[in-house]
Amino acid sequence: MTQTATALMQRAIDAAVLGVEADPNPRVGCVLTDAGGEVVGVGHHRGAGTPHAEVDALQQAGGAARGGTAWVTLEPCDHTGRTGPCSVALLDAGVARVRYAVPEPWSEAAGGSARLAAAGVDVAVGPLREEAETVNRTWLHARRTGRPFVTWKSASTLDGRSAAADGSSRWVTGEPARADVHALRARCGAVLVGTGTALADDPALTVRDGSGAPSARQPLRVVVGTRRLPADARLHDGTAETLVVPTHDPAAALDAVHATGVHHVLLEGGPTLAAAFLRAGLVDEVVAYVAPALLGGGSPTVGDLGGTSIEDALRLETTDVTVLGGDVRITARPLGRS
Ligand code: AOF
Ligand code: ZN
Repeated sequence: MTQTATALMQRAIDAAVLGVEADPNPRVGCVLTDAGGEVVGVGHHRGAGTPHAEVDALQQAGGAARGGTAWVTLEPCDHTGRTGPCSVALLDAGVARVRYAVPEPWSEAAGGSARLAAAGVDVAVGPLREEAETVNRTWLHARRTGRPFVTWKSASTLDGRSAAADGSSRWVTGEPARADVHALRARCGAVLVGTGTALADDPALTVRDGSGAPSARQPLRVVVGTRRLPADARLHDGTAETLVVPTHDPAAALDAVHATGVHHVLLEGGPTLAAAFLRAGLVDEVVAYVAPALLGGGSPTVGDLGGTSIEDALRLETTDVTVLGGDVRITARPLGRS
């Protein structure tokens, strides 16, 4: 029995999320049906430099895609980047119809639907746009706004302290929460701290597995600020690339990181840097790891935000609450942001 348009696009989305969420490439899925409406190929993109979803599906379908339909979660690209244009691959395969959930936001890769339509293919925006947008929300944000999506991560006690009065902070949260931070880092293109945190904590900022070994793919490590780091700082250990941005301006720092091709930044800095990003309106999402402990003193997760009254509080909307071991992870978005 042939499936509905919505069911076929849902299958393409299900295929897309089989890919790893890792900057810089989006997660894309493609389902191919033959002229009779039967599924003849299901493909997805497996990361930068590998075939795009359309090509992956075409490899399965072979000649069976001729006269059929491609259901793609993102408009087929029309550019030669690390791989060739998918618009041409679909034309060569003789696909008669294309339905895509999200238009290509990047001008350099856009034009796929226009090329296909010009060649006589029946092309239209398909169903489930909102669902398909969710799969690549950080990537789409960066492509549309020209600046990376910023996730601010904090780890604190119940009373909002990220370090004790003597500066000690290892460890506020337990092992499951720390492992989750590594998974979060692995999804991002860069991890960003200020020189204050770099000097105080000498962090490695790498993605490590359960045994402590660094993973093969590492996000860019970014240090923002004008103070010099010692030559033997862990950020200079060569485990991952490190970019030093000598500025105190969050927007300028993000520009420098975006210029390296990063779409999703994890802000892991101390209270001063966090406050600077929040005051500049440059935090898109907060991931707060909260441990059931009380310090009563020490360093807050965030510094002065400029308000003095309860009306001045920066309000967030909670999107997820997850228990990790004995700790709680709260994900929230500043109100008014998508
Ligand atoms: C993907 N996977 O399945 C599709 C993409 O660097 P390249 O050559 O792989 O091109 C990446 C761009 O191609 C990407 O930013 C997006 O605009 C477009 N479509 N990308 O990684 C895919 N269909
Ligand atoms: Zn493509």
